[in-house]
Amino acid sequence: MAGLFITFEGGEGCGKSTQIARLRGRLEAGGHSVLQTREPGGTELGESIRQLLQHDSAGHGMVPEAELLLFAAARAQHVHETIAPALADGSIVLCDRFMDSTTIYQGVARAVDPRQVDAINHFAVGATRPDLTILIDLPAEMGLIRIRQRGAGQLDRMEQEAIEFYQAVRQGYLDLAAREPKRFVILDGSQEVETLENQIGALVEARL
Ligand code: Z5A
Repeated sequence: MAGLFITFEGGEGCGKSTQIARLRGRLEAGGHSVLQTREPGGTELGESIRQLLQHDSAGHGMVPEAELLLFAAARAQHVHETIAPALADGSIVLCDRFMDSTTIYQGVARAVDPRQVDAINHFAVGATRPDLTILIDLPAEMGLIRIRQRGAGQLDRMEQEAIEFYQAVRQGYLDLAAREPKRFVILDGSQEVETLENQIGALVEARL
């Protein structure tokens, strides 16, 4: 039996991690087998690439093309080693970011040629595509306030861009969701945590 592949997308601090943990709890309580994972990451190789992309001093000055290929390399390993096998076993896979993050962060905010981004995305994931993508939409300013409060001043490489970068990310996601209305559901990330949790729970129940 094939499982269900659900991805969560949105700008910094929109509440993806919080909601994924809650949804996982709900689904497991209902007897479902769930794999919770994230990008970049989800494998030993992917976590090492994450370190390089976000924290390692070797990443300073990284060109957008190198950044794109590193995210794609981590994703290819993640799909083959972790996501596809879990789906083949019938699990529900909850993934914090997936290929849409590359479409938006590298293809829109970093302005890498979107045709190249699409080709590399497709090469990395093959036929493994999300069944449902939950976009948690939040004004960039609100998300950045949240992560600055959470991080007590410690921001990684991807969290140190100008506000225009995160505004482009937000608009890019809204445009992408409008182009793919069957796969995307947009939720208002400024709502209370519990309100969002109930909306997501109802959405996923309806898909099961
Ligand atoms: N990136 C890329 O460029 N290309 C790619 O292909 C991929 C990624 C895959 C990964 O960052 C970075 O890599 C990301 C995109 C880029 N970068 N940027 N910039 P990450 O994995 O370290 O972080 P993130 O994905 O951006 O998530 P986050 O910042 O950890 O936020 P979140 O998971 O969406 O939110 P949260 O941790 O659940 O909540 C943030 C805070 O807000 C926390 O203190 C919560 O308690 C609070 N919160 C959550 N929900 C609420 C509500 N509803 N109300 C009030 N407060 C809330």
